[in-house]
Amino acid sequence: MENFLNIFLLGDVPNDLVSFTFFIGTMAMMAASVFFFLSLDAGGGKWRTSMLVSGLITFIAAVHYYYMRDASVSGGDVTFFRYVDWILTVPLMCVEFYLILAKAGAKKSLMWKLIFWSTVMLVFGYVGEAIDRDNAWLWGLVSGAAYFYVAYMIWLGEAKALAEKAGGAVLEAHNALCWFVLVGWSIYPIGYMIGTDGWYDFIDVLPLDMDVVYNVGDAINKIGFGLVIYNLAVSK
Ligand SMILES: *C/C=C(C)/C=C/C=C(C)/C=C/C1=C(C)CCCC1(C)C
Repeated sequence: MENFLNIFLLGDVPNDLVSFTFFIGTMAMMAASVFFFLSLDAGGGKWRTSMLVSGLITFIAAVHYYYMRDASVSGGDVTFFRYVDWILTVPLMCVEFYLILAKAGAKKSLMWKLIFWSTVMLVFGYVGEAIDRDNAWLWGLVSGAAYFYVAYMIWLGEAKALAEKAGGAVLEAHNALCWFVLVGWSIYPIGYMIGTDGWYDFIDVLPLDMDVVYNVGDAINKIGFGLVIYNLAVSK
């Protein structure tokens, strides 16, 4: 089995938890991409673009996981790949909100606002993790503020109003995505606090590695988002 996996594109099978979750993550993201790409016409094809974006999100992650697994096994740094992945996939998740609300009249400006603030969130997170680690807590705080603003826009702001106008399956899908952002995305700041020093170091009692936390978050959120869209597509 191990030999087979070694030959079959994956290189050495990792034996520590961090590398192992990169390995499983690669597989999960690849499998999810195949599923979403083959489901473009689910429910008659009305949500084709949304399904396509779902597949792109997991596909981009699969490619980055492949590289991160490699870096992780050889003791290298994964942070750069991690943030390149996020800077591509998180805006695509914002596009998902826009696409399902477009039928209720969502404007492109809503999409750009979501993209802008989630990018702010990621840029400051990167500064804290890779550039100015001494002040990681401060960059994390600014990043967190941008995160809350994104959550506000979709939970209570203009995105919410549009979802309510659309009603039915669109409202249900919007609400499900909102929960992913509020609960699923909150996994990431936990990983960040584990991986960087600050007043929150008490969190280090958790026997978890930052990358394991991020990997679990990615699996839940990226695959979860796609499944919400799939569910919308096949709903009556
Ligand atoms: C597929 C990748 C996703 C959904 C990534 C989401 C990432 C976040 C919500 C990151 C948030 C962060 C904070 C709220 C504060 C600390 C720094 C970050 C970037 C880890």
